[in-house]
Amino acid sequence: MKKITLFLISLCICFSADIHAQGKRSSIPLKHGAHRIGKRTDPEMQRWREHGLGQFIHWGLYSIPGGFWKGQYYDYAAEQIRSWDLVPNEEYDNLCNEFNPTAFDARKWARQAKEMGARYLIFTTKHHDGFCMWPSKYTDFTIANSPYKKDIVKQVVDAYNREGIDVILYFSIMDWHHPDFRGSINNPEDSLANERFKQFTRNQLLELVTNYPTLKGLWFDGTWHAAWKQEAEFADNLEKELRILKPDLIIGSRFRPDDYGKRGTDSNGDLMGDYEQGWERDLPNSKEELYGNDWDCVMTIPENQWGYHSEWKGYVKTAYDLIEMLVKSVSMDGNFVLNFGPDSKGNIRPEETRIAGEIGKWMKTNNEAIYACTASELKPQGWGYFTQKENKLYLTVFNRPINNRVKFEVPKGTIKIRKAYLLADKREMDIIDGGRNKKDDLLYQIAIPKGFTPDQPFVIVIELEDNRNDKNQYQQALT
Ligand code: H79
Repeated sequence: MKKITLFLISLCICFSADIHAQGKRSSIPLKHGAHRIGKRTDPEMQRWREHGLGQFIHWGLYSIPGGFWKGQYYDYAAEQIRSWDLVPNEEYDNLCNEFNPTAFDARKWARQAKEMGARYLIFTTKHHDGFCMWPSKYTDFTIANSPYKKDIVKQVVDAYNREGIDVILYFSIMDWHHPDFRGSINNPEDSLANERFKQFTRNQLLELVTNYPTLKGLWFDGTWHAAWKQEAEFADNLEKELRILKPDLIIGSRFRPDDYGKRGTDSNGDLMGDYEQGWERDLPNSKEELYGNDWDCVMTIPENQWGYHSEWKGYVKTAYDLIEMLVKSVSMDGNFVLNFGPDSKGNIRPEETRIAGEIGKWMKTNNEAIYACTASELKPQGWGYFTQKENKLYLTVFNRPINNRVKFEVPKGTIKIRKAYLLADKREMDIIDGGRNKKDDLLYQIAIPKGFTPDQPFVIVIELEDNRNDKNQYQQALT
């Protein structure tokens, strides 16, 4: 009797645990939800994950007005000036007849990006204004019909690839120029126009993936309008078509809506796409906000200017601010992508060039703490951020403690320290035993040499002993 009761009790426990697990996973049946739970594990995605630093470039017709229309200052993001009441659409679209960037030299941009340490580029092929920087067969509103004529996307892709930099193409679904674009569908005519527009979108995306076969991925924008949110099936089929053309294509989470018009994550909370694209001009504060997804942060130098604005107002981030964002991103398993907005002649503005130089100088000394690094399990401390690679921990110090000692805690029985040194000059540093806390974690302090006064944040490397029990697992982690 007892045995039967016990058996029934344990059956109940198992059964309810199962229900609970299912309830937690997915409760809403979706035809067009996430395709995969968890991260991609293929080499292309791993390569993307290891980039650490990227560059974004916003370039298009909007660089001609540069945030001014007939002398009036546009107080929003310069790349969106076409949507300003003061700007007649036709006049804006006629800028196509003026676009002639005589100073444009893709190799120069690519060399600068390489010097900065960028490992990938996101380039605007078509922003919301609808102007195509490549000679698309499916519209006349392209670079081919400007005085410049030549394919800009091709030059950019080739030049960056030559420098070993991967290229991801930005594409706005929303298109303010195309006569068939509809933000919402309100009558049968809208519906017909929307069908034509969907085919146009499909044609353009297949065209991009075919024309530029070395591209690594697509970065989608302008997918929040009501008409697109109803296109779960179309978007899902299109994504599948794109992946047939290029199976390892990397697509962010901002492309498809699910069956219920939910974007980014589907109605069950699972990420749609290969990485989280939501961190635009924003950074997470802790790993808990990331739900274990891949992600990158795209960031502007001024507050909110992506395209060229000739007069930046408000706070302009410094190289120090941006390096901190970069390290913070990598310390939480993300990439950091910094935006540049070249002017209408194709020049990168001096402020951006200076910042690229300062970041590049920092990266030259410290990129070991960035490329292919992951988050560390150690508890964050006020002086800066931990990153980690193989048997090395990197401590990037932004706030130098007044006593010149960098503190951290090692949970009991986890890692053993072999030595510590400055990444800048390999100088070995004293490790001071700081005792134990109440939980028996080991406390350490690393002494910063007094004479060491760099003008940029610096990195302390902590080499670890291989003290894990499972050697195989450790070897796998190294390879
Ligand atoms: O290209 C740059 C910007 O021009 C573009 N994205 C970056 C990379 C951009 N377009 N619009 N926006 C950024 C801001 C849009 C905000 C909103 Fe919304 C769209 C507000 C309402 C609709 C976000 C999405 C908040 C609600 C839905």
